Amino acid sequence: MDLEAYCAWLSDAGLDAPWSRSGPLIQSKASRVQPFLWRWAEIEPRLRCSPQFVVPGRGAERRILRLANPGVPERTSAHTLSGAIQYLLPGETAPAHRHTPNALRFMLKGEGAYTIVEGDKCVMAPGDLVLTPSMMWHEHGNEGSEPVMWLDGLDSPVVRYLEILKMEPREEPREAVGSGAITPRTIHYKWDDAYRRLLQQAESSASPYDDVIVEYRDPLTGASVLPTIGCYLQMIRPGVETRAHRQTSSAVYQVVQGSGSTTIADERYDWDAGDFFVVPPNAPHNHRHRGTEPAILFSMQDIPLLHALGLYYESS
Ligand code: GTQ
Ligand code: FE2
Repeated sequence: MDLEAYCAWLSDAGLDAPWSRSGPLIQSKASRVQPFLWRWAEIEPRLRCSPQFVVPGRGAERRILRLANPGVPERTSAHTLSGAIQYLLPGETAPAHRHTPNALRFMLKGEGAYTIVEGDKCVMAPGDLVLTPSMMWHEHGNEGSEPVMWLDGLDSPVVRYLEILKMEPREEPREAVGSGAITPRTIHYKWDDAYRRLLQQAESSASPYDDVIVEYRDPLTGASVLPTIGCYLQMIRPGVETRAHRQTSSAVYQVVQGSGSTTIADERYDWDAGDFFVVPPNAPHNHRHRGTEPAILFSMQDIPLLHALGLYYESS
């Protein structure tokens, strides 16, 4: 029996001999996630046109535009993170549902938007962060007089990879009751509180890699906001250029205020308020302030997931 016949015989039994092919058994593989910058000046006009094509509740679930990473289009914004901008006109609602992916919303513009999470109505002002952990019922609406926009962040690429992606629309209308019970976790982080914490942090210490940075954490347990995703608010102060480092995690940033540049793997991305950008795993990156006012960045990062797997490494 020659090798070819032997391999065919293995195959008959559902076996494979990887050593019969050349190359190492476990090969290094570079990330396909690309550094990418999405400009608000390009997003906003396209978002404002979207109601002509899609109406939530009428044929469509939600009116969103996804941040599509050209390196991993099937995974969305990064290989682990899905970012989208959701847009609702005054009076519109997005139907109730739940799903296995964990999700978060970071409010961008407009007053009067709300999300109901398991019966708790959260009115979202710009800069507010609201969580919808795995399998919690949620629905959205806009009770204001202007369009509202927010960033959706989901770990759906991870859940999809785990082959347990499930999404259930709610068939029966349920009464929206304030549960009255002690909420298992904080789901609404208000902008004023987060911003105050950031300013307090600026008084005490800064990171050489991120300048002034705070992580949103569960006030009861200290846990990251979601098991897979951590959220951060950071300030790059005038005149600051941070040191470069690399992390095995990846990040999607939203520029809340100000201007700056992030150099990712030797390419410089100049950002302004409203822009989004992604830092792929293991890509060296640093931030530099531009302009006069402090720059403020919100980010979602898959650091908790990597920690849970024992795979978080950081180096400079
Ligand atoms: O609004 O609950 O961007 O379920 C993707 C999936 C938003 C949402 C997204 C979702 C939602
Ligand atoms: Fe959802």
